[in-house]
Amino acid sequence: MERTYIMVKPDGVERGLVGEILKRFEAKGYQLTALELMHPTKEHLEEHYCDLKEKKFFPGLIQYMLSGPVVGMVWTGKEAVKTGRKLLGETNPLASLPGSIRGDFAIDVGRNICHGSDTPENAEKEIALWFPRGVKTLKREKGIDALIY
Ligand code: YYY
Ligand code: MG
Repeated sequence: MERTYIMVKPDGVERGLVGEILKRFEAKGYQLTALELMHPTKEHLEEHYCDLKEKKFFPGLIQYMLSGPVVGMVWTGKEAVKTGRKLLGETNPLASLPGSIRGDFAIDVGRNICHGSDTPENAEKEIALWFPRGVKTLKREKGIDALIY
């Protein structure tokens, strides 16, 4: 089953949008697999965004990501990566349709509330970076999550 790494960025945490974002992934039918409030270091964030280090906005992005705690989560389910990004909306909130998280709650690309992995391969890399102790996938049985050993 596919997994994706979703993160509520500092502005999303500050604005009290963690519950709203959780609610949308739960309502869609994805399974919550890991969840943690974290205070990442500069080095950790530079690793997370290493593909963007040559971009002009990179220093500002890292500074913004360091401005407060983030909430990292892993969601599991069919096409979790692609559909997760649909739930988030476009990178630029002004290009995001109402109904998406960024479309409903943001107007600035530099304050776009949430992160979502862009490919299944990057999702696994990000899950390993943010949850280095590993995450356990729970098997859903009769509506109750049961641990798989
Ligand atoms: O995957 P996604 O978050 O939608 O966009 P990326 O192209 O990976 O960029 C990561 C992050 O960088 C984006 O969410 C906001 C910020 N950013 C920016 O501040 N200015 C840009 N022109 C592009 C991206
Ligand atoms: Mg990205």
